[in-house]
Amino acid sequence: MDGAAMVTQCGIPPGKSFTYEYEVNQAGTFWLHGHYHHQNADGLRTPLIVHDRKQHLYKYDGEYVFAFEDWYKESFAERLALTIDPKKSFPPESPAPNALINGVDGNATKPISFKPKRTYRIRLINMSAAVWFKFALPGHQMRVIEADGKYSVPLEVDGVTLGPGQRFSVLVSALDSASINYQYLVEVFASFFPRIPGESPKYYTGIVEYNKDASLDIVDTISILEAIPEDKSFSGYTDVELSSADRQPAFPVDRSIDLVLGGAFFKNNIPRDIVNNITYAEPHIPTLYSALSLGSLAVDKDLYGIQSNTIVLKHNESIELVVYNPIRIPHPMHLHGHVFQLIEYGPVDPRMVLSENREGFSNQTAPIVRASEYPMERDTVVIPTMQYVKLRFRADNPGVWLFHCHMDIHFGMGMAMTFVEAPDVLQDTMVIPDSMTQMCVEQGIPTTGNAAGNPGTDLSGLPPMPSIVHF
Ligand SMILES: [Cu+2]
Repeated sequence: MDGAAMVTQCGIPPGKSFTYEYEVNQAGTFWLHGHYHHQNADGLRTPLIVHDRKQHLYKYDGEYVFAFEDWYKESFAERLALTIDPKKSFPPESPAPNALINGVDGNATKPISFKPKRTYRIRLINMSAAVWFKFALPGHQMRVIEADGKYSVPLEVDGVTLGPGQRFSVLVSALDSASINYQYLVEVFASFFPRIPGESPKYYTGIVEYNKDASLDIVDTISILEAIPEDKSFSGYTDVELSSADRQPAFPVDRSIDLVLGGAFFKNNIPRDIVNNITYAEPHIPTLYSALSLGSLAVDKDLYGIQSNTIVLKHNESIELVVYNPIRIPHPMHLHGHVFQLIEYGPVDPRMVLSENREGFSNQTAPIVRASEYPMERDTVVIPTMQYVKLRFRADNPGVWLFHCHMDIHFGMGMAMTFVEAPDVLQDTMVIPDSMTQMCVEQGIPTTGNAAGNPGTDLSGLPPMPSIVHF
């Protein structure tokens, strides 16, 4: 029921419906979005808040949700066409977006109201296709208590930075008096838009209202937002400062996997994004159906198609991913089906970095930063430029799970890979509902066999692996 098209299901055909049924076993701040091509980037997305049936770990009197989106004049398809047009300069000139907050112009939000001495939970969701957001509430104490559906030990901050796909909850203590109203501040920015005053970054303000008649405390928006740590790498304040509230120590490592993010030019000068030199392309049948129908061959990663970039994991293996980002853009990498522990950040080996990217970074080697005793867990992590991040998780959720950049343009250009986790256990335990398989049948998509839709090891019909012309 994960919903990723051609990974765990066929997409819902136009004009049809499908009912997702799943056990809700994790309270927190989520969002849901179309996972087929550029649906998310064009706005098919909405917050999904799961309340705890029991008392929340942290007490609060009220809550607000801030869902941030990027808003462009062009459709995603138009922006993508510009990006991959070999006749245009690369990277292309692209206008910076405006921000939406809860679906309206970021400067036209309704005031949120605070009562004195109460505590509020503010849930922040970056649903954008490509950009980072900052949030601050001057004059108030703010503590991070949740990241991506996992509680943290409260951490006091001046503000937070969220990459695409990321969520935070902060607890905010209202002031003792209702005599003044305050501003909340939002910034939208990204590393790949040139800094142009008024264009990028853009700043937005809204009102925290204690009392309709009170005066507004006007602050210096730009200086407050620019003081929130973001560092050169756009990683936000370091995730490793957070500690997981469930006090799970770092997992031991059974298997360590290196993943190198990058970009490359393929035939006809087409730019694509890559993980370990492979650019993702959909198989001809959803990978989950291959895992369920290939029997003992399901442990052979090649049968999922070279371009699905599959790694097969054993049941309950403890995995460490070392994700290297030797290029100039930070990547918010999202893992389906799991949260991972954030173990360590550090610099990439300069030899991994293309010479044209080294300039300006050679003297700024990032420090090695290690997690606290109880590493924070989350499902989306920004891999800063010229750095690596070590992540750990236990393969205790049999299934087929994408790991991909949550900047839609990078996902669309192939920065994605597939974990096929415990296919043996899957084959013994999983039954796909007929209503789900029917969606494939209606679209002429096979539901048995390897990535080509053939039985056994015959991959004929799959396009050949495209080769990299230059980096
Ligand atoms: Cu990316």
